[in-house]
Amino acid sequence: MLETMKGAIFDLDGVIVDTAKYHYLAWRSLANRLGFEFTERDNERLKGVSRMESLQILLEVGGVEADEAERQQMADMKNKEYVGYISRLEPSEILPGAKEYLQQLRRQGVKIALGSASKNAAFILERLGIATLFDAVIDGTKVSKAKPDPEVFLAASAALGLAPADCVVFEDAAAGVEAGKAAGCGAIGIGSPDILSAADWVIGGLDELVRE
Ligand code: B16
Ligand code: MG
Repeated sequence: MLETMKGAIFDLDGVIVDTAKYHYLAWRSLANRLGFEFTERDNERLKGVSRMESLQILLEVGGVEADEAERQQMADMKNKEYVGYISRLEPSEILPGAKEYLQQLRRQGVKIALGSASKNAAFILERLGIATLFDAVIDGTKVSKAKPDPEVFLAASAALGLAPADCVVFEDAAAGVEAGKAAGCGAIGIGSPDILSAADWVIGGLDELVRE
């Protein structure tokens, strides 16, 4: 599959960089302000989930009711704190092997896209100094349907000018793997085989794919 792919589509959080820890700090602050605890275990449920759906889960955890305007205000507050953290991101925080694998693919002539739910994705790639390695960036500002809907990966393969079947998706979330398969792409899971059983293949990290 990797030998024949023409396009590679990468999820961001959990594949290229661990932004989940910063999302967690910002969501926890919001929860504390609302008067309840939000644990790292609760935070697992937010991985790969859009901002407003994440807020919905958080409010359920706290048993807090909020109308549309209040939700928007809460999401803005969380994002402001989160952007503060990612403004300090450094290239050293790129996950092991990610940059080297992107460079290897470019040498091989494979087209590269980002397929992320985050509205902050372009800013994060800039901060990490790897924005120029991507031929296309499809993120939360460009698509409206959250994974496991295939929209983000269909848009990414189209932006690369390729058929989904010629692309492979790299994902750390079960919903992301599901979205990649639903789009008709190959899917490589990054993480635990138990959670990512729908993937064609599961690896521990992109460093496993880097050739010397
Ligand atoms: P934002 P991914 C996702 O990124 C994160 O995993 C998820 O926790 C976050 O809520 C979502 O982006 C939206 O992020 O608030 O920055 O728009 O895994 O799809 O790259
Ligand atoms: Mg992810």
